[in-house]
Amino acid sequence: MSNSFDKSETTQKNSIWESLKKLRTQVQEVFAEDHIDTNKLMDLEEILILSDTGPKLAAEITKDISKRMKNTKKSHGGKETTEILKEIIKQKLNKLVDVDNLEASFSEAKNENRLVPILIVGVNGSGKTTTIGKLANYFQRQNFTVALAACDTFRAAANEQLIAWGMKNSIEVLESKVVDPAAAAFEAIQASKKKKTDILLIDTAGRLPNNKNLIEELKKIKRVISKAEDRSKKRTWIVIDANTGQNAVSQIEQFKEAIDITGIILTKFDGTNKAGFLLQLSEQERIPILFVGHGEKITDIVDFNPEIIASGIVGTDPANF
Ligand SMILES: Nc1nc2c(ncn2[C@@H]2O[C@H](COP(=O)(O)OP(=O)(O)O)[C@@H](O)[C@H]2O)c(=O)[nH]1
Ligand SMILES: [Mg+2]
Repeated sequence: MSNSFDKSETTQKNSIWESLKKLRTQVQEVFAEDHIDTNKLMDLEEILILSDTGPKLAAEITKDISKRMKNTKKSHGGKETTEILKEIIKQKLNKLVDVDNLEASFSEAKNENRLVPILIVGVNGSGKTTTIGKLANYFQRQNFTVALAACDTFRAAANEQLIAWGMKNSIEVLESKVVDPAAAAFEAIQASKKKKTDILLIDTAGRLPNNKNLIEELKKIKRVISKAEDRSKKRTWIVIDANTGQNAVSQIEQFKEAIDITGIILTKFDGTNKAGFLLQLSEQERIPILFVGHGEKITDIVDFNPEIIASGIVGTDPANF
């Protein structure tokens, strides 16, 4: 999906760039040499491990750098090595890019008068409700009409938080008097279809993927969605706190096993120093990362962009910006 409607791509680049500052400074320190030797690559390996790349993958990456250095006749200075590392990171992250064009797919649904329900799941405090607030703004800027479904019926304060995001977006928040989240989702879907809303973002209570009862509850919501809008592609997006680091990989895996996850949204990228877990994720996951949240403001969300992240890690200017 293109972010071209945003007032400044540079602002977005800057915020992701800023998020990666700590890791970048460390990488740049290693590569600030005219000759990169094995010792320097070992330093890099350690930095990668500390950023949650995982020891096995970190070793593979430094080995790959060595190999690529040997394959080129060029000098092996910091500048060349930086480019090699950037290329390796980009190649890995590219595997996590969505092959689907969300905007086109949503437009098609709109033309066919189909509602796009999107189920948002994740553990407590990962940023689900905040992300929904940001996505509502994002999709509205692409001229889709959006409504929010309050299906976190667990906490009394949950609805208030969602209603606040609804107000910020000047859109409707569909609440239900029933306690059963699946029934609440059903009502919200019916109401949205009646109003010909384009996209319905369904907020849910946080839960751990190993909690059987709560996962059953999600499955029930999914069944309700399927029945109510059987022609639409099923979209279940997991919201992951980027500070979770490498545990995020197993968290996603567990959720995926329990319910079919179709997209990942990273949040709190602004505070993370564990960005290396993305590299691990790229080795294990084939679920695309759709968006990256990087702050608490409504516009603090960007498309997942490997070029910007790779540049932010190694400290070169991203191409095409
Ligand atoms: N810094 C930062 N904070 C975030 C981000 N996304 C969410 N938060 C904060 O994380 C906390 C939990 O968010 P919330 O949306 O309530 O999580 P939920 O329990 O998954 O619905 C709140 O204080 C949010 O303001 C983000 O991208 N960056
Ligand atoms: Mg919430």
